[in-house]
Amino acid sequence: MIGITTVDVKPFEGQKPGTSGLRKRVKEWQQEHYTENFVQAVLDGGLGDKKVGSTVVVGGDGRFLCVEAVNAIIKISAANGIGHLIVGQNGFFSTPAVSGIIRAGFQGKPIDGGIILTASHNPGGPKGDFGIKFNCENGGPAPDSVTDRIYKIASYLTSYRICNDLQCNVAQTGQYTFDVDGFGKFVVDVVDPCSAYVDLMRSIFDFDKIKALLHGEILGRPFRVLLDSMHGATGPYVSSILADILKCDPVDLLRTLPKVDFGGCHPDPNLTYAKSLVDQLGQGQHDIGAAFDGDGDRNMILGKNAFFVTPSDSLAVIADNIQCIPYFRSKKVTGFARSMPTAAAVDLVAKAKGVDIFETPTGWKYFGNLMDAGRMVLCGEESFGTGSDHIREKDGVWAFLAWLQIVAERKMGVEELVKAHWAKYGRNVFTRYDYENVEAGGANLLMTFLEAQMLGFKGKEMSANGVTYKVDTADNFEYRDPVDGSLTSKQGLRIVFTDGSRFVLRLSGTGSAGATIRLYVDSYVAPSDQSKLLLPAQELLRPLVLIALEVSKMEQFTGRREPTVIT
Ligand code: G16
Repeated sequence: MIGITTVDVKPFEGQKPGTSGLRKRVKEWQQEHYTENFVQAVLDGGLGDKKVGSTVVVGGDGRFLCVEAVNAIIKISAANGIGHLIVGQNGFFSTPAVSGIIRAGFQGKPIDGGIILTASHNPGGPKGDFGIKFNCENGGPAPDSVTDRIYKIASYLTSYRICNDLQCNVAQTGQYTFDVDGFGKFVVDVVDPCSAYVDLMRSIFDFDKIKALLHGEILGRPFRVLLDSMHGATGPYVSSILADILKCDPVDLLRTLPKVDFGGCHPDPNLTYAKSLVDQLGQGQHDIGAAFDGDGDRNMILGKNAFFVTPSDSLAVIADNIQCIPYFRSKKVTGFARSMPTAAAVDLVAKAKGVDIFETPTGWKYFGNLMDAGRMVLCGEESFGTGSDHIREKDGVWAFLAWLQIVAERKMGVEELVKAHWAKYGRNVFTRYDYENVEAGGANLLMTFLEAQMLGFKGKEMSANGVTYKVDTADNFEYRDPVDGSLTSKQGLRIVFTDGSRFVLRLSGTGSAGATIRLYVDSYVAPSDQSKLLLPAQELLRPLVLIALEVSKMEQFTGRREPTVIT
């Protein structure tokens, strides 16, 4: 019989989940009782009345502190009467894999939620970030109502419960059973983190057709891939699907070994942090490339010669070709969705197909209700997130396989597909400027200053580089969830011009120190506007960017002349 200890604690300040879970510097998590407190709050706030006897999935992206946190979660779960944990071997799971397992259930038994250990695309290692987030029984990130409850509990917590003597060998798959004082049987199943996810992908895509594409049977020449897992969670899934099943050459699968510090890299798949992939693709030896983030939910798609596909375009191309993916052939495509800062390319596809389109706040959690209600099946965000209702998280490997499937069906390369899309629908040119780690006071002032001025913007003309735009509307985006009626406000300052061009400013909710300001700019070029259709995005959007920087007084408030990252 394993005993339970109640540990008296004082609550910590600031255990408030952001866009997707609580993300903090490793040092903060290493304070005595910090992790245990938050885990107790997650179990109480996330599972509520269902806590005793519940079944929960646990795992993370392999970053520094994951194994320690998994062991703490096992001991605290036992002491809280959780009945059954499904834990990835070595505490490892990608975020999409956890979502998939929650939805599929385990050996016929429903699962009540999941705890994912990740700070996603933030760097790892002792000096990096760690994070914990809770996913609900639908497999999706907890909505605001649940994270608010977790935060409230964390803020008042006076003790947590733990089975200090319980030892579970998470390095070895198998079933472990314990007898916990007062609760009785507590079961931990340590499972292979890949197999269920690989089976799910096999059920969605036509692997034989993709294999035929890769090995030259469709285009009359091999279609060569180059993938960068950035030492994050996709590595084992990529090795299993792309190398073992689809027989890609392992030399084309880069950084597939998960590392606690991501090998020192910043595991964010964008043009800045995945530059080595961009450079290698630029040599013209490969036909498609992709990079994935730390926990495997983000993706960046590139074509031959490093042709960059913006996430907004990637979503729109997948939407337009949705019937190429076997999974969608047998289901009703009811609608698509995108986050507000994402350029509206997919809206045009929705209109052409006569299906609904939804514009949500930033954060995958806002898509869940729409999917659960059957109102949309495919969605994406400019922050390199693309996914469908097969799970309730964005899914990097899924997005890459979707592209391969579309290429195999349409028999066209990546750049050809995107340019054909622009010729049909026009081009929603997009760029994002990130000002990372700026001083929080200055960032907040910038937002307050801009919002106060916006009241007088309507009808005002703004010019830069000889181009003038007239403001149509200016607001702080708010979203009324069409399914449950909940209202989410203050989701980003939008200045929209009469020609539909716009810029948006919002503060990131995923950073761990200081503040990150994101400036999103987009504009539409009609298919008939041949002179502009193929121009570089930065050239097309320059006047709008200059206007946004001037109006927001970016340099004055942040002291930054240049952004950290341009996408
Ligand atoms: C998380 C959410 C995404 C969201 C992104 C934006 O991504 O899951 O839905 O788009 O944050 O973050 P920010 O608030 O920094 O703009 P991830 O990949 O970090 O889990």
